[in-house]
Amino acid sequence: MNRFYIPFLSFLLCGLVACESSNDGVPEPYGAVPSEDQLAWYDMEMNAFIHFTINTFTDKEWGYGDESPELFNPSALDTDQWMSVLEETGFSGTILTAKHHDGFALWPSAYTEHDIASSPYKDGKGNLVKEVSEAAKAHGLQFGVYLSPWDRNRADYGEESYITYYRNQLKELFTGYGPVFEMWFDGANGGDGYYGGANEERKIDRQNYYDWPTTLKMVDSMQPQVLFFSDAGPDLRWVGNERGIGGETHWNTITTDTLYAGKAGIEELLQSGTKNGKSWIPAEVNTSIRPGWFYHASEDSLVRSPENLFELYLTSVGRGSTLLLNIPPDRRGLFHENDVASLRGFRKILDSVFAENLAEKATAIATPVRGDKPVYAADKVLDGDAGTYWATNDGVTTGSIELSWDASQTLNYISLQEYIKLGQRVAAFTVSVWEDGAWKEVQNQTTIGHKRILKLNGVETSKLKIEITEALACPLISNIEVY
Ligand code: FUL
Repeated sequence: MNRFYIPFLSFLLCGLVACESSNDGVPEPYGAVPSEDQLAWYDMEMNAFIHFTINTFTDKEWGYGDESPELFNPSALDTDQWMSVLEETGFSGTILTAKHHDGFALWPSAYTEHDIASSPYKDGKGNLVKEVSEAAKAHGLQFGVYLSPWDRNRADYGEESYITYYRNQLKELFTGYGPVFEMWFDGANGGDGYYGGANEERKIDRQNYYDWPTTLKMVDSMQPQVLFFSDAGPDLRWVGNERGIGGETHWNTITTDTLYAGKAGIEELLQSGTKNGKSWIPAEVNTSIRPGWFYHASEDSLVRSPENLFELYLTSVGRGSTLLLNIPPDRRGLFHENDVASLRGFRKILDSVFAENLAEKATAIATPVRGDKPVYAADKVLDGDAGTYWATNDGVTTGSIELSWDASQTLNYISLQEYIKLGQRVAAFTVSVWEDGAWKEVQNQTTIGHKRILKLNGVETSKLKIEITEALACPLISNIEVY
């Protein structure tokens, strides 16, 4: 039914019969809401970026575009090693740099010679996009693609024909290697490069050159489930930094008209999003396990520690985003021992911190409860069912929920989740613990969103209270866990 008629009809019916309060029913969605594919993306939590190309062999971060394909020659490449480590340590998907700014294609592309087919790897018979997509599938990981729009190798970069070339490469990637969950469009664009021997600086009109709407429509027609990441979406947005720091305030909504390159404060805006923003475009947190995106032996001692990776988890997944962590294979074509050791240590921390959800043995009470109905009562935050939630009546934008235990507990972390399927609502909340016969506030925060994990620093208590102090519409809390 046309959405316009629904309020009109219910108004008419309420005039004829004594209407029950709408609070008996499911709350109306509020504002922009996520798509099913976006909802599934949150649950992936951690994905691995894989930066690997000719730069790995030249020790560079950005290749100029004049590198000989002869340089690409990993000695012991093993995508199964990559994927087993990722599976073992809890990653759900992987995104491969099929082509970085230097233009070298990791699959044998019919549209260029500047590709893996011209390299010594497997005597020119190799295809890394195929190997990674198949290894990912074998280990239960989803596969994603990074194809740099900026190409410092192509003679025609900056001309119309390059757009056709770029689209042809996308067609190859989106028809030959199974389902792609995410397409990563890099914002770095235009500058100096080889450009087929021109060796010059090229600037493009970032707004119009790529004609993104047409390209995205083309990809979407091949694989409708794909989520497009770029600085401003349309499905996932950049978080505004490469340090792995999601916003403590993270509105999944943002108004895209307010985002343009060069705008003052754009990074902060991307990080926080906009309360009541027009589109649902969550921030994805991308960073590297090492200082660089590509492997450099000089950075072997600079790999993030397990503890640092855990902090990263808290500032990404724990702030309602996903973590896209780059792990660059080395010149052998393997994840380096130091990176693997850190990932394993990180997994151990996750497993021990989140070993026992103390909320499972707590009793929950909430005030108020929507229509006083059990289906919206406090215990819905403890049932482990992401489809149920504690809710208040329409128009009631504050409320509190208390968890209590028979005996005192040591609490280190709390994890809160909103039922975002119907929109993001909570704008401010506090967490308090019962101490010496009174409530003591231990957290005072803004948004919750898909997931918010907060430190409780080993506080001893038998009661915990979460107060929603501001919300855009009646709050819907689907899950609370305590560790
Ligand atoms: C940036 C690129 O310029 C870096 O090389 C890297 O690929 C990073 C993920 O995105 O914009």
